[in-house]
Amino acid sequence: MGEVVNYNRENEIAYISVNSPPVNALSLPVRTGLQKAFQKFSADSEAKAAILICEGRTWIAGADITEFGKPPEDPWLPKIVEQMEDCEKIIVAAIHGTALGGGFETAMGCHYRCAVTTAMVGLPEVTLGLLAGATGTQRLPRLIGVKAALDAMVSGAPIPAKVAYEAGAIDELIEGDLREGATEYVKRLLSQGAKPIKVREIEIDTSDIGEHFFAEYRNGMAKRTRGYFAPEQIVKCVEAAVSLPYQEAVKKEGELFMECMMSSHSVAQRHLFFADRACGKVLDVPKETPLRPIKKVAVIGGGTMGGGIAMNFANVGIPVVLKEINEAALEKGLEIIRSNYNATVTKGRMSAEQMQDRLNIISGTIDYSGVGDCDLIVEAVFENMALKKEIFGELDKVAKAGAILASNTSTLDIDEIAKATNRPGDVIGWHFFAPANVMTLLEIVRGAGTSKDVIATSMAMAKKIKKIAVLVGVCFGFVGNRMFFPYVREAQQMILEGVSPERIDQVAFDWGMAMGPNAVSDLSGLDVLDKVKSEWEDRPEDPSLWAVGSKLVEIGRLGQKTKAGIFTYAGRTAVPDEAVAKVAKEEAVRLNVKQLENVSDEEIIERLMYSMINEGALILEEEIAMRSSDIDVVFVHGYGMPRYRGGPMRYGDTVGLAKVVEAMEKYRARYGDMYWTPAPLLARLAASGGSFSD
Ligand code: T1G
Repeated sequence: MGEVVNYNRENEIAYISVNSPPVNALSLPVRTGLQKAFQKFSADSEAKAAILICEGRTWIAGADITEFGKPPEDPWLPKIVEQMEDCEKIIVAAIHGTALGGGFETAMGCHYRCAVTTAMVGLPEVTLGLLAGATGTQRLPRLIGVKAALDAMVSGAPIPAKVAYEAGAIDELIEGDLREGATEYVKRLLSQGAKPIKVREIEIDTSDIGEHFFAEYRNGMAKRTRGYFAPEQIVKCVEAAVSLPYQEAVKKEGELFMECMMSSHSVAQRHLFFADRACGKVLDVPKETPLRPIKKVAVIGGGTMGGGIAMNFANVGIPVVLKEINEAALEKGLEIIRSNYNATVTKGRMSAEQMQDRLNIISGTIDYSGVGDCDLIVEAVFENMALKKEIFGELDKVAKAGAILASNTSTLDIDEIAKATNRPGDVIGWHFFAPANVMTLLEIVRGAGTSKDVIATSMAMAKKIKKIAVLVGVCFGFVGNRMFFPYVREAQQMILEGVSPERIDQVAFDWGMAMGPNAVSDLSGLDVLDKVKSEWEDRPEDPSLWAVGSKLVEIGRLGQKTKAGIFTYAGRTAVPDEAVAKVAKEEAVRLNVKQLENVSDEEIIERLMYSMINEGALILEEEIAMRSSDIDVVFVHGYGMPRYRGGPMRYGDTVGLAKVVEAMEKYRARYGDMYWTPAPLLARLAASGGSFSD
């Protein structure tokens, strides 16, 4: 059985324990070990029952994701689950930590399940573009009913043990030591003469499944699963569970599982599973780098961003002081925070008491001396280099030694800001994304002089405030915005060429983006883009760059904030506006931009996405990002790109880099070298048949 699965019997109870760090994933050795252990248990006449338990931090957390994509090797998990279930003697799962995916399927193959109250169970395969392909789609409905099972599998959300117990997926909750509690539970079962309960033999309760149930369920999930492949396959599996004999339904499940496994969606979503984890590893900052203690935080600037930033720290119990220039501005900033929290309380996602706990640790000051005792100071004033340097000059005078001085700048040069201080080692960028208390992405921008413990502390603190932090280098726009700029450029260029803004946005939306580029520009403000253009020192020599937006700003159409930008707004709904088409036509004439006929949807996507991919390749060559997967993390967490596309660089790999370059050459022939010359890295990979993920 090897050391990953151990078998030992104490009197009449056999303990089968899995010990395969870090999460007891069902790798081939674990599966083989389990198979041998259950064979031994069946043959061990002294053993009247078995407890399946795990060492380390958690019960089995699923199939071994690192094995996916390789040829599957026997023994397959569904077979092991059924081998367990067919055992004549009772097998009890003793769960702690997170019993997820194949781990929970293994537990459902046991005859009984007990768990410590802190445990979580679930079938999160959908987050990997998969489905519970080891009989999970057949067993969960038998234990907790059809709708609850669909909700659990389509959302992939973990279920607390107590909720699972009330729903019928867990039979016994254990207070205190799991092994002791499980042993007592099994002894009780044996004394009661309990027999093996085979979940597969449980009749599914269909009393609440009307004839339109599945159609209604599909409608209900449509919006939140838009574009994803796996959710529909999960519904099909549960339909089979309700309508077919078990073995036929399991066969159907296996077929649909393989379709998911082979889909580009699952390849992309599994890529992001590892990408989300890899981005936290900084290649040149050792894991054991000591962290600076952060006990109190200051935020300079109480605007929308500053207020949102302050909330992140208060949410995790870290006292925050908000600094503004005068009492009126400070009160306004504190009011932004209060109204944000009130909105959350109104939505029922936070109690009034929790809100008050947060507000109690948020204070205000209008004097720099008020931030002198803070360990981290985040400057969040508007994008103006002179102002930021003035503020950092003041902070250099008042901040305590060792305080981390962070700027929330979205584009500007951290090294330049650091020059305003005598402590460049303490200066770093913390680029939050609006709304700062909601968006999970945080770009941590390392300056040339930023010290390694400041980087390590920033990455660790980002995790503490529940952000996905991506470490990036200094350039105009860092990673996200630098790639967003060509994306917006192509969108507005196409408007000049006669393609309607609503069509461009619809094509991007249908491709999977949460919002089209023009609606996003209106949301963030066309004036913001205009300001960026004026701060962008080495911007392309191109008079038509974002010309539509600049013209609209000139005539007072700033976007959603003025109820009119590229679209007009009745509430938040973007409505096409003939006036904008007219402005575009006039600008096209002024700029001598050729009108295009019959632009295909494919061209719209190529110009939007490949311009970003090319910029991403330049970013990698300049080592502004450490990995192409870091760039993917930025876009799925900060720019509304769907996980089933894997991010821009993964999408380039999915299309094939040779095809990307071939398409770019088309546009290079039409527009010249400035924007459409393939980056050397991209050209090299395309020529050699390589990919970014290599
Ligand atoms: N396989 C391989 N490695 C895994 C893994 C897995 N299932 N889960 C985690 N790891 C690695 C992870 O890459 C990291 O490695 C380390 O463990 C710690 O993870 C047949 C087909 C369990 C809640 O989707 O949700 O079963 O970076 O940093 O924050 O139907 O990991 O240290 O080298 O995330 O404490 C279904 C995925 C699989 C669960 C722990 N299971 N894992 O979170 O630590 S598909 C899942 C998680 C399946 C069956 C189907 C989380 C966690 P490294 P971590 P954490």
